Amino acid sequence: MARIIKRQPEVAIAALSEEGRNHFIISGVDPMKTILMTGAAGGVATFLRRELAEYSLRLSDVRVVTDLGDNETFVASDLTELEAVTAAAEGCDGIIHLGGMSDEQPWEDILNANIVGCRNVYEAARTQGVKRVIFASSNHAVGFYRRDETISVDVTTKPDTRYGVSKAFGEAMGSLYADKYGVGGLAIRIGNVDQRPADVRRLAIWLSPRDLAQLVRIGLEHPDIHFEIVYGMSDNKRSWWDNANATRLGYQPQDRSEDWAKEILADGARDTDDDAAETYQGGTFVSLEDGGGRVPDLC
Ligand code: 15L
Repeated sequence: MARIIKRQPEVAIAALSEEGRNHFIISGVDPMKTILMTGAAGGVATFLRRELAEYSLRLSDVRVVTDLGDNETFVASDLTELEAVTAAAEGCDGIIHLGGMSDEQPWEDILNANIVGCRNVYEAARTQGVKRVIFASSNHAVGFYRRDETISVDVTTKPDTRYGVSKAFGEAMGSLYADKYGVGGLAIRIGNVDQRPADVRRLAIWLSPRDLAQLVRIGLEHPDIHFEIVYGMSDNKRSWWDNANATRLGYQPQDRSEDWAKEILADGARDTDDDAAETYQGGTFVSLEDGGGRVPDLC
């Protein structure tokens, strides 16, 4: 069973005990929503934590997070252990699921962390009455679309890796748990979260931390979300995604990748000498363990 270290906000709190569970009533002020963030020791979480100060964040990871802010608590939990994830989710209003493998890995690792782990997160949400799950999907769920086509969130997934398959699975889980169990969900097909775009490909898919936070807030707060998919990108002129669904939900990105275009393109219009990586949206992920199947598509 996971141990939860709590740091309560400086407000009047009455703790009630009912059926063996603790419920906290905060009187006189609006209670901060309690949000479980999995994968809290990772890079995306580290960016996001700084942006979401209005929430009470329950951070969770197998690696300990020690630099807790006033609005943060930490609970150690392994995504592959349903009981631990369930304990971590108890009393939460929402879950931001960032945990699991963040790139291509051997099948067993993807299976355990991203498939079983994702199932456990949704199952914990269902049993604990969590209202919203924000799933960190990835552009690699659609990485085998070409860069010269613009895709909306309605396209069939075209994963470029086992990792991409696990993200398509997570999106399907969000849809299932919304339709069958009423757990509201937003899957964000994240491009690349960083302070600035790293290369030519990232000019199309870059997502600033504050724009990611805006999408997360939409997922947690928008009154009409059942299950939605959006692309996780900033205001990127060179994008190959139609993000109309995010716009419809009120998303107004604040940052533009074009501000770095001149500097990045000064080194040339390509990142690699790999034709497949340069042709497909998933970049070098499409060429990992190359089986040759896509070569006829290249022109
Ligand atoms: C991802 O999904 C990864 O988590 C991240 O590390 C980057 O590789 C990113 O995609 C990308 O496509 O740039």
